[in-house]
Amino acid sequence: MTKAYKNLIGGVWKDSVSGKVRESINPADTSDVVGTVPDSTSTDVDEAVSAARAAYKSWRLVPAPKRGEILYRAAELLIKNKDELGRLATREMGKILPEGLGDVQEAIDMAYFMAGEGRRLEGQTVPSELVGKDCKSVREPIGVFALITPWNFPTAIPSWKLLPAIVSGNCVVFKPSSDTPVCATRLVEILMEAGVPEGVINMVHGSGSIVGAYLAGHHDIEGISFTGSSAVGEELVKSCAGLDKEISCEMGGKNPIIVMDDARLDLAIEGALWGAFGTTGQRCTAASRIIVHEKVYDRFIEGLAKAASKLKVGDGLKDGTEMGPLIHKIQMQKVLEYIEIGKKQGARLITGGRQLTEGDYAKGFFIEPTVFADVTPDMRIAREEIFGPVVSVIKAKDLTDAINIANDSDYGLSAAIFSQDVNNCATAERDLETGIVYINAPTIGAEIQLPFGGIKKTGTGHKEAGGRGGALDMFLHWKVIYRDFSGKLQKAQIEG
Ligand code: UN1
Repeated sequence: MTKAYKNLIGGVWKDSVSGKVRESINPADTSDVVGTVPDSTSTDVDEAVSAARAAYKSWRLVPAPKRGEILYRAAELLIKNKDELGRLATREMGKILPEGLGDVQEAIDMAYFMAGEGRRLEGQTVPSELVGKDCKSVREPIGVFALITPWNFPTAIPSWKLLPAIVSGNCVVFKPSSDTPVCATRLVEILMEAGVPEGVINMVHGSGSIVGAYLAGHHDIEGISFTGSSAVGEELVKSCAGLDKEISCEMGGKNPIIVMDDARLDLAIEGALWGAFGTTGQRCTAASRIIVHEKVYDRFIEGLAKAASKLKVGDGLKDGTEMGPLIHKIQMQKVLEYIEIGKKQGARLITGGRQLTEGDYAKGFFIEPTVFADVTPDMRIAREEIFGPVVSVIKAKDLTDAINIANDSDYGLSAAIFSQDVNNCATAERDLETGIVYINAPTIGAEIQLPFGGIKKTGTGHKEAGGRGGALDMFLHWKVIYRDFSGKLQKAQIEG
C-alpha cells in the first residue's frame, strides 16, 4: 500500500479540499511510488496562512532560547532517524546513499546551529548623547513567511529556511517541491515531534504554478524565501514587485573550477569529478565549467574523461553506485538536448553523451557522465545552467585569462581554483566574482555556519544558512529602542 501523506494546517494533518492527490516516484525506478501527497488549491493555502497568522500571536513571544531548545531536540531526533531519512532522500530524489545521508546531516548541522542562535540573536547597546537615557537595538520576528524549496536537497534546503525562520519567532507556510514531498513531510513530522507548537509550521503540497504562485502572492504574508530555478525565481520577483514583501531567491549557477599549471593534477581531476558529477550535477553549486591552463590541458582532459567513464551509474540505494539518475523525464530530456547543442556548436564530446536504457536503467532516468572538451566561452553549454551530469572544459592561457573566462557569466554562486601557488590562489580569491570561492576544493560542499548564496543572476535578496549575513537577516528586523529615565523631557540634537 502506498502511504498517503497530508498537508499540515494549524497542527492538523489533512487532505486538500480538492480531494485529489499527486504521486511521488523514485527516479531510479519509476514503478516505485514513494508516497502520495495532496494536490492542494488556493483554499488550502488560505487556511494555512490564517493558521500561521493566528499562531504568530503567541509564538513571537516565546523566548528565543526556548524556541532554540525545540530545534536542539529536532537535531537529536534527526540523528536518531538519519538512516531512514537518508534512504528516503535517495529513494525519492535519486542521489546516492552517502549523499542522501549527507543531505540529512546538513539539516542536523543547521538544527544545532540555529538552536544556538536562540541564545544569541544579539543586538547592540550604545551610549546616548543625553544623561539618563539609553539606546539599544534588538532583533524581532517579522510575521508569516512562505517557504518554497527545490527537490535537489530535499531535507537540507527546507532546514535552511524552516529553522532560522522559526527560531526567529516567525510562522511559516511551507510549499516543498512536488518531486520530493515525502522527505519534506518527514522533516516537518520530526519538527512537530520535537515540540514546535501547532500553527507555527504549516505545510501545503502541490504544484509550483498553482500552490507556490498563489502562496507567494498572498496578501497576508510578510515574506518569501525561494530556492529553485532562475525562470521561476525571476517570475516571483516580478510578480511580487510592489507588494511590499521581503523576498529572497536563490537560483542558478554556472560554477567554474580553474586548474592552473602548478596544480596537483590528481587532486584537480578528483575535485572536478566530484564537483561535476556529485548529485548527478543537480546542485546549484555543481562545477559545470572547468577552465584549464593550456600547459596541462591535454593531460587534464585525458584524466577527467578516464575517471568519468569509470563512474558507476545506477540506483543510489545500491552499494557502490557512484552516480544516480536525473530527477525526472523532463530534466533528463533537457540535459540530452544540451548534449546535442554542445555537439552542434562544435564542442568535442570526449566521454558519455548518451541516455542509459539497457536492463535496470530502463526503469529510471539515467545519463552517462558527460565531458565536453574544447568548449569556448560563447557556447551555450558554457553559459547556460544544465543541471545534469555534463561538464565543459575550456582552455585558458594564464591566470588572468582563466579568471576573465570564469567571471564572464550571468551567474555568480561558487567558483574554485586548484593551484599550489599561494599568489595564484590569493589573486583568484580576490578577483573571482562569486558568493563562494574554494581553494583546492571543488565548487560544492558549503558548510552551514557561513552564509550561502551568490551574486549576479544567482541570487536576489538575502543569503541562506548561518553566520553574519546569513538567513537570520531575512527573518528578523532591527528595532531600535531609546529609553529616557531622566524624568524630564530631553531633546536630542537640541540639548545635552
Ligand atoms: C544546492 O546546490 O542547491 O554547497 C545546495 C553545497 C551543498 C548545498 C548545495 N552544501 O554543495
